[in-house]
This record gives sequence, structure tokens and C-alpha cells, in this order.
Amino acid sequence: MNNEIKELKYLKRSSDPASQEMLKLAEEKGYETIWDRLEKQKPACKFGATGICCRNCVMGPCRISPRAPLGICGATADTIVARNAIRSIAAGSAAHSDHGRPLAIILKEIAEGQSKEYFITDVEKLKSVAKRLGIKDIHDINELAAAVASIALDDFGNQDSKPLKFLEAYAPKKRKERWHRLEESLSKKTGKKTGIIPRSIDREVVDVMQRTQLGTDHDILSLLLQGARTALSDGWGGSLIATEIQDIIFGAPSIAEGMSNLGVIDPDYVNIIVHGHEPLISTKIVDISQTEDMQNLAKSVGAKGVAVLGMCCTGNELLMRQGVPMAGNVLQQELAIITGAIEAMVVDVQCIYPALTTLAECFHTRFISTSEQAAFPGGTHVQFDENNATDIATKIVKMAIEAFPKRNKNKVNIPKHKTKATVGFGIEQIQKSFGGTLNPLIDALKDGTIKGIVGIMGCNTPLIKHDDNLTRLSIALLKKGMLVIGTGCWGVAAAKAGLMQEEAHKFSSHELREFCQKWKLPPVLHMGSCVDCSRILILASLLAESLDVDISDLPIVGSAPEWMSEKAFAIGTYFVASGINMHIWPLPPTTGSENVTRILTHDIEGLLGAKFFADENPEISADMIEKIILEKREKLNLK
Ligand code: SF4
Ligand code: MSK
Repeated sequence: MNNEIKELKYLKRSSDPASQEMLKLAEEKGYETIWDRLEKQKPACKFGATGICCRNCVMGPCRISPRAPLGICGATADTIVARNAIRSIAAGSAAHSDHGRPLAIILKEIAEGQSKEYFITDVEKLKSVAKRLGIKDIHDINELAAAVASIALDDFGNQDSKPLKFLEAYAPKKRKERWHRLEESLSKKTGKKTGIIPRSIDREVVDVMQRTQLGTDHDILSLLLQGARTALSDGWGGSLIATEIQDIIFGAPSIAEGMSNLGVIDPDYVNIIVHGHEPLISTKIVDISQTEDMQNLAKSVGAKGVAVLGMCCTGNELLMRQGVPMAGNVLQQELAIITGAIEAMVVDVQCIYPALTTLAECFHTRFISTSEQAAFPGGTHVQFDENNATDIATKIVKMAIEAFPKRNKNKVNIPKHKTKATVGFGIEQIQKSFGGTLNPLIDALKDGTIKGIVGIMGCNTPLIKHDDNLTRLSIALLKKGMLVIGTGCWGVAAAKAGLMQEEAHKFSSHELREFCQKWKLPPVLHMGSCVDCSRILILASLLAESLDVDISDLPIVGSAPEWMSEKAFAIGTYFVASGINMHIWPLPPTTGSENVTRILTHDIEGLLGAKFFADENPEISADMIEKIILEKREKLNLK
């Protein structure tokens, strides 16, 4: 392959210059990346891509085709597609929610004085969560924490069939009324009891697994509504619990200046990347790495010190709360190792490529897993224990320091690119930025200064040019005067592209620019990691309550323009089920059923007030989003 064609290949794979540089190096040195493995997987199986392959029993697998329109048991393409879809949603919901569960347990332990490692750092947040949950007449902080933890834990396993308490406390009145009306009307119409309001988080996931095994639920609306109910148990339950309790334990995010992209890696330091999703171990690693002992130990092996850098959503958690530099988003995890300057890649759960262990063997990098739920053959496991977190974090930092002398200086190649970003926009910070209230935002929405709000969530996929849709869509929306907020790998993409800096106001409409500058907001607002999409729900809820409308009346749209994870499918579904129209690309594996596609992109709007829509091109997607927002504005009689 001549050099020009090679060059083109890197440019096509990523829009991020640091990643392009590392991809070129990977090619030259023969390091395999996710993009190479994608090529080897082509062409994609059309049965899998469209959702018409079933493996739910061992009479199969069954693949639907004109010659064989039914599975061996008689299941139709509709049933198979719907079952596969809601199993994905259940898996995504389970992942987010199981992030929330240990936090609720730790909050309980803190309240009972059993935790020596974690504390309540944000008492105001604890009080506000307790107030929302209707907890009254408790003044002792530990008792208050115990009461919040008890409600959270109850929401995971409650068997009384009553609505989730967190959902009851956080969802707006008119949305809850709509859900109740839907349950009543569908149950009356079909004669079959039908639910949309989640009962308990674990129960909804189990319900999906039960009804999708061979021979149970075969009605696609019934299946899809259970998928929506499970996603709601994530958005207003598991994810929201994770977000709120993390804020209580680690502090609600506030404005911070951070740096992002691979250029944050400093070759003079012992570099530890923390990757995955949970802040429990990574926060400890940050704390321990900064101690004099560890810094001196690093100096004793010839480094200037120890640096901890973030990756993916663990990185977002640390960036938002502690300003820890962010090395990159999900598609950059291999590229970070290829810099040759990473002593340890420390992971917890979710979005961690198993290929990392083999790649790490090409370097001196220690790959260290920490979660009892995540084992990586070829890596080293250091079991995290929340009651012994300091010792474990110390052990991990020492392992990284020990690896530093083994670094091969000839293999070190770090791109220069790094970008400043203003981050930290949880709900509390957004309110604080507006002087303690959301009224300026509401007024701006009313008078058209801001046309609408678009929540963009992350993920990258090698199926789409890295970061391209995320950044182009953000810019197209800024031009249209939309307030762009978001989470996850979008946050990293936007930070790297400079969209969280003053200069990026140049992309915004005149009115939006003036508004953001008046309130000292960056052009786009980073709201956290992927579980923090719950913050977008909370914002929507507060706006709906203030305007006395349903969420589906608001000029708010969601988008996942480079999604890949089952968690993103769950997020998109809880947005739609909460009344927020949802743009997605790539298409989910549901196109093998016209009926399922029709429900998701059309009929569901009549039931829940929102639907999915899809387009690959970010500028066309921005036009589609604008159209929806303008229709909402018109219905609300806004300018
Ligand atoms: Fe085939 Fe039915 Fe078994 Fe699925 S559940 S694999 S469609 S026989
Ligand atoms: S890390 S779920 S790729 S946002 Fe949360 Fe990024 Fe998506 Fe993973």
C-alpha cells in the first residue's frame, strides 16, 4: 500500500489528530487495533445485524429468511427481533444499575460507621436527595444517609409491585400521570395486565429474561413495553441512584478546568491510566498517587513523579470531580498503550476491550483488573475491596512504579495534541451558574434565545469515523442555537475538539453565544459519565415541573450518533419512554422486523410521546432535531 493511501486510511478512521497519529504508528509497527479487527469481521452477518437470529434455545440457532419465515418453535421475525432488542436493553440497564448498587451499599456502611475508607463529602447533596425522597424529621447526617441508602437498596429488590421510589421522587407529575394512563388503557384494551412503571430494578431485568426465553411472551408491543419499563428502571432508578450517591460520597461536580487527549501523557512520569466506569477504586488511586511517599518512590526509579490519567467514563468521573487529565474516549484505549509510556492500565468494568492484555504484552504496561465481575485472561488481577481500598490502591500504584524502569524509551511515541476544557456541569453547578435557579435557562427557552436543548451521549464505534458525528453534530446544533449538553464519550470528544473552550463560542448562534457568555458557560456542557445521563432526565424533570408540562412537551431531544453499547440502547430507550425524542446512529439490530421498526419509530410516540429516529449524516440529523424542537416550541406557544 502506498503512503498516500495509508494516510487516507488514518484520516478516515478518526477525526482526532492524536488518534490519527497513533493509528499511523500502529500500522507501521504492526500493532493490531479495533479498526483492523473490524476489517477482518467484514462482511457483517445480515441475520445478526438485522436482529433475526435467535439462540434462545438449543433447538436453534434459528435464522429467519424467505425460505424459513419461522423459527423451529414457530417464533416470527417480529418476536425474535423484539426479544433480542429487549435482552440488549436489559443488559444495558443491568450494567448501569449494578454500578449504582455497590454505592448504595457503601452509603449504608458509611451511615452505620462500618466504612473506614469512604465518607460523605457532600452533605448538602445528601440533604437535597433526602428531601426529594420525602425523608422528613431526620437531622443526624448518618441517619439521613441510612434512610437514603435504605430507599435505594429497596428500589433494587422490593417485591411489593409499587413504583420505584426514586422514580416517584424524581419524575415529573405529568409524566407519571401519562405512564399510569398508558397502563390503564392498554390493560383495558388488551385484557392483559400491562405495565410501564418499573417496580424494582432487579425485577424488571429478570422479567425481560423470563419473558424472552422460549415459549413465553410473543407479542411485540408487550415485549417492547417491558423493554421500556426496564430502561426506566435504569434511568430513574439504577443510573440515577449511582449518580446521586456518587455525588454524596465524592461531591457533586463543580466547574473545573481539565485537559484531554493523548497529549496529557507526560513521558517523564510514571503513568497510570484508570479505565472503565466506577470511581471507587480510581478515586483512591488518584489520592494515593499524590502522597509524598509515592511521589518519592517514583523519583527513586528515575521518574519525576506519578500521574493518574483517565479513560472513558472512569476518566469522566475523575475529570468532573477532581480535574484529572483525560487521556481519551473508548476508541483510544489501545492507542494509549501504543504510546509506550503507560506503566499501568487499571480497569474496573464495562467498555474495556479484552484485546488490551495482548497489546500490553508488547510493552512494559501492566494490565490490572480490579472488579470481581471482570476477569481478563493475560492480565493481572488485584481484587478491589472497598474496606481495604487504601492498601489496594497503594499496591497498584507501586506496581506501576516498579514497571517504570522496564519502559523502552525507543518505543515511546506520544502525540502532542491536548486540549483545555471547562467541565463539571452537574445539575447543582448548572443552577449555581444561573445564580441558584434554573429561571434564566427557562426564560431563554421561552424567548427563543435558546431554541432547545440537545443531550448527546457517548460511545464511539469503529463503524463510524471516530468522534466525527459527535463533534459535527454538536457544532451543527450550536449554529442552530441549541444548548448542547451531554455525557460519556461525547464529553471527551467535545473536550478534545475544543468545544468546551471560550473560542468555540464562534460556532454558536449569536443569541446562544451571548447567553453562554453572560452566564460564563462554555459552549457545550459536560454533565458526566454515561450513568450521568440521569442528570439529563433530572434537568428535563425540573424544566417540566417549572413549566407545568410533561417532558414530551419540552423542546429537548437526545442523540447517540456513534453508539455501540447495550447501555446506550438502554439510555435511548429510557429517554423515549420519558418523552424525549431520540436520534441514533448506527441503526440498532431491529430492522429485520418492519413491525418492531414501526413501533419504535412511529407508534411509540402515540403511547409515550416520543420516538426513535435515525440518520447517519450529522448535519441532516441536526436538521431533523431542529424540526422536532420547533414543533415542540410551536405547541408550547413559544417564540
Ligand atoms: Fe429457534 Fe424458537 Fe429456539 Fe429461538 S426459541 S432458537 S426461534 S426454536
Ligand atoms: S464509556 S458506554 S463507550 S459512553 Fe461510558 Fe463511552 Fe459508551 Fe462506554
